[in-house]
Amino acid sequence: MDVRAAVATKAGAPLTIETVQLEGPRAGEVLVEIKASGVCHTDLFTLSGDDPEGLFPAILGHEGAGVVVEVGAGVTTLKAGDHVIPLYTPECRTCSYCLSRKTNLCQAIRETQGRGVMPDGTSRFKMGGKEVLHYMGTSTFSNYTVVPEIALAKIREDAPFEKVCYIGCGVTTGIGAVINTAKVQAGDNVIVFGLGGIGLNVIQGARMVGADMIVGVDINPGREELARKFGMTHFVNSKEVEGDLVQYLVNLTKGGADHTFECIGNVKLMRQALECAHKGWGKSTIIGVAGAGQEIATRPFQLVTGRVWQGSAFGGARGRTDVPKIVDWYMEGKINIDDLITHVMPIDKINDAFQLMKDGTSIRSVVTF
Ligand code: NAD
Ligand code: DAO
Ligand code: ZN
Repeated sequence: MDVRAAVATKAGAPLTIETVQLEGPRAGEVLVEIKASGVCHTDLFTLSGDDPEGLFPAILGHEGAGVVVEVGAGVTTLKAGDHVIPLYTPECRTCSYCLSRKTNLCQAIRETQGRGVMPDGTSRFKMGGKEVLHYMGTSTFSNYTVVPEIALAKIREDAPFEKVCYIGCGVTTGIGAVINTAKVQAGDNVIVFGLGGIGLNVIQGARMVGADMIVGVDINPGREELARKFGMTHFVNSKEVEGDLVQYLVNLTKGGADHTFECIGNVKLMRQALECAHKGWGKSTIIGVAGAGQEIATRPFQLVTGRVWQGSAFGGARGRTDVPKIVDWYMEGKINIDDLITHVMPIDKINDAFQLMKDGTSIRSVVTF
């Protein structure tokens, strides 16, 4: 079938809206009509060329929501008409990683997903007779996409697509990192570096679990008001701090934070986030994705003296199990998504969404089809 998609032809170039040919679902696959998709910093990162796994030409987008149109042979858990959120971290429930119960990093289709193809090694997208690659197994910047069954969370039908698409990445990544990965406890002090689409969800997660001080660090003063609405108790504009930021934050939290989160993707800030965690027990969780070839550094004594450095992917969430629950939280008013979706636009304007993100004007833009 012909579909309308925003195609990333090469690194650094704007996306172009194209008519692309999409083959129907093969065994174990599902054809989904995408109704809405968030535009995340990671899409920008890949488009910029900084992503070591970035491949072109490809159809980006990994934060979508839509409706099942058709299922391929052997698909048993979904049917036409089901409402779904595609998962860039699948949940097969049978691989050794899923069965370990120690991680959400299902490996069932990891290798082919990383190569931009479906589990059988081929792409369903073609343009002018040439293959166009999938992205993160989701490719939600297209009005129709094909996704493996194990990479789709079935959600309730009364949930609005243009809001709950954000649960496909940012919401789950931020709240999940607090609850699943860091396991922040009531009364803990928390420092969040970066108050964008991920960091603000870390803040709302920290408030949900009853954190005490919730310190937000950003260079954009425009983020303060919204972050306070989401539960931030103290704002630090790091550009205005005289002297050492780490010492400033250690003093502010009276010895360091129980938990810190890096939500930017900057290796210098990852170090600062570790070093302002409390001596003896502070845990620092890296969420931001750094550019190709970058490395983190600290003095090993920071770890010898009890700080823990860890990372979190998709908030440690098992998508098919956890995403429908987070949709319920939204529908029950337990989490706020509406105030984070600052811009909604048709897919034709998707390059504007990238520009708003670069300018620091948007938190989340959502494109609709
Ligand atoms: P964003 O652009 O919306 O937010 C980044 C924030 O960091 C902005 O508010 C910006 O002002 C602030 N910032 C930039 N430089 C800073 C500095 N030097 N000091 C302090 N603040 C600074 O981005 P986002 O969508 O929130 O994504 C954040 C990161 O998380 C990205 O690296 C993204 O790729 C990554 N990410 C990771 C996962 C995961 O599963 N681990 C999932 C999604 C996104
Ligand atoms: O290696 O098993 C694996 C999966 C790696 C994917 C992790 C994705 C999280 C970081 C990318 C940001 C996604 C928007
Ligand atoms: Zn698995």
